[in-house]
Amino acid sequence: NPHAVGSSDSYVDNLETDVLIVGAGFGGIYLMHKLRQLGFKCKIYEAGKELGGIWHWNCYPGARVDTQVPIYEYSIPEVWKDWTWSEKYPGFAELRKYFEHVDKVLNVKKDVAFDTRVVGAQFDKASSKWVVKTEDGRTARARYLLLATGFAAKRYFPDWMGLDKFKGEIHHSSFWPDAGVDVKGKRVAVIGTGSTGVQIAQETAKEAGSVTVFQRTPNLALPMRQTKLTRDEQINRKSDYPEIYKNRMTTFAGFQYDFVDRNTLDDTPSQREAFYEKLFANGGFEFWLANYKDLLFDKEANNEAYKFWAKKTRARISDPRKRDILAPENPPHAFGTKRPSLEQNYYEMLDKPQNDVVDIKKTPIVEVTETGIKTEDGKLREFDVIALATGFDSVTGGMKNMGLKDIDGVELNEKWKMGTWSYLGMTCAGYPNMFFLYGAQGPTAFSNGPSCVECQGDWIVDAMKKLKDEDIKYIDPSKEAEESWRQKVTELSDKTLFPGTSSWYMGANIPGKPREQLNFAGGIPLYEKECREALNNGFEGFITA
Ligand code: N01
Repeated sequence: NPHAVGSSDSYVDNLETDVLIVGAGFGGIYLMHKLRQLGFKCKIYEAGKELGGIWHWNCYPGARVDTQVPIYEYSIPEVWKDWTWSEKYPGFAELRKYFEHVDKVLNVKKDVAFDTRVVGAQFDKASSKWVVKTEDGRTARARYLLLATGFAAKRYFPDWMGLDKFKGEIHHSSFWPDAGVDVKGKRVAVIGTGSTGVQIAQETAKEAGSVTVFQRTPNLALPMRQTKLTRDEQINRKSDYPEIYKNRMTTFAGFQYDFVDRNTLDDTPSQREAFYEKLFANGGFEFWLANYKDLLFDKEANNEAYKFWAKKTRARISDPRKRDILAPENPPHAFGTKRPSLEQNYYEMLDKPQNDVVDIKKTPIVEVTETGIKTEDGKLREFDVIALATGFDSVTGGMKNMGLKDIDGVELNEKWKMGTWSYLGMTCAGYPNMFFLYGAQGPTAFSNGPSCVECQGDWIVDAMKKLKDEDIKYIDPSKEAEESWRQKVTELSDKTLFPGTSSWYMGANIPGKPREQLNFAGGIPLYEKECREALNNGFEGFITA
């Protein structure tokens, strides 16, 4: 295997290990690090060729994280103590270097089999072990199966006619060529305006002859306010890091800030304006996650935030047609119920005469031809490069795509056909000793990735320690426990404005996917409390054997 860099025993057929982890991104590496400390023998299977998960797959132009450092990194002291960044919101190349550093410090790769895609797994009752199959025909056996495959493991391609006919270059954002694409002077189309589309459009416009964005829904993007960081200022702050990491677990989304304890209409209009101005000036997600506490609960409150956002954004766009498409007077959806992107010059860039935005809600794409993109009004726009920033079968798609079967042989794909059932957003009935993180019905999309992974990872590790200490062979959640968790996830979400918006949070981006809340909308502290209670109450909700 040309990509094998783990120890040779990671690649053997009939691999036997205590713990098999799938995915070598933030989640998988964290689990392995913590479990090794407890003496568990772990191996990671990773479909890609390197560590880093999403940062291995995502190398599209402009790919960078929307959460500032040091919030967006591990709280592991050996890792942070002499690592520094060059920017507040680092790009993918620097994030990849971070994972090289993580490997140096934690010696990860020796236990990772790269280029290893899991295509089947089932728990064998007789041996109480998971039997896991890989695409190239290997079999592994493990007492525990841990899935750390992230929420964006299955890319989504709309079924437009002719996608395969295009004669120029066409790439999905998560499968961008590592060597990059030469866009100098070229006509570039970007389809999709999620976080990815905004970043690709912004970055390619620096070199392209023209950039045309195909927008179905406006991204209510917020100013990033990127800044360079010096090594000295970071080193001087290192003594604060333990406190920073402790605090991030006390906030709703695992950030360094949280919603303020005031409702929007508690303030006078001028106080509100001043508060919004401050949040906007600070940049990042503050206008979203450090806003009034009713922002995501109350329509009227939300409208106030939208009005402010639209005023600020519309002032940046001189072309009235583009202004109305990118930042309409009336909210296209409640602010923050779809993920706002962090932009640097998105609106000024699209305002330029050579660049354009096409409203594909009004005139949908009907076909990709050899030379370009045809919309319903019959217009054909010609391009040299097309970037498909059309997102993912998010949250559940990855796990449904791995050939997982329950103890009776029923596919997860089948179990989750009409909706998603899990217990605590980490376990599934019929899947003994299988744990997953950063996936369905956990804080996932409503949280900072590393915070979520550490919160869930610590729980999984503690659960496994308890199983070992108490000599319990396996745990399997009951169907009743799953049902009541699903109900909790739904009830929490129903109090918010999320269900009213068609977003991937609600499964609404994939035709035919059940519409339901896929994430735990109660915030990290409540989530952690619920999970800890189940553990401390002697595996409440689980059947033990
Ligand atoms: O995907 P998305 P993404 N016809 O699903 C459009 C994380 N992330 O890759 O909104 C026309 O958000 C779709 O339109 P609509 C982050 O959590 C983080 O951008 O459904 N258009 C939408 O505009 C993020 O939220 C970072 O109406 C179609 C776009 O394609 C998540 O990953 C960077 C269509 C898809 O947007 C996913 O982001 C990047 C169709 N048939 C990603 N189908 C950072 O931290 C879809 N679209 C920086």
